[in-house]
Amino acid sequence: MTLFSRALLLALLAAPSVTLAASQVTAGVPAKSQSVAIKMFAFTPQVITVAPGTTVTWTNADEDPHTVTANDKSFHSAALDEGEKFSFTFTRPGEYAYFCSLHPHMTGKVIVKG
Ligand SMILES: [Cu+2]
Repeated sequence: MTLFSRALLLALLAAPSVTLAASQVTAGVPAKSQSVAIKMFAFTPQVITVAPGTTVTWTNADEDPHTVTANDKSFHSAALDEGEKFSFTFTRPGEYAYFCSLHPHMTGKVIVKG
């Protein structure tokens, strides 16, 4: 195999990831994501500030089920078992207080700031 054909082969192998990266750029929407852990009956971090368009993903690390429920009901997960996730994309600036409907003393807040 010549050096040239080897380079060509490597370029072809790399092509799928290059194409994927290019299409993400073309979409013009940078992936914005934040994570919140649900652990030991608390949301951690309890308050997060994100840019509009950010997808927040909660993951339940407890053995007990929990929910992610907006005070104004703008978002509401099902009961999440251990290891289950819930995601919501925040598009409008504002403050979104939420709680766990199974344990209402568990509270958190997402602040969306442009
Ligand atoms: Cu709970």
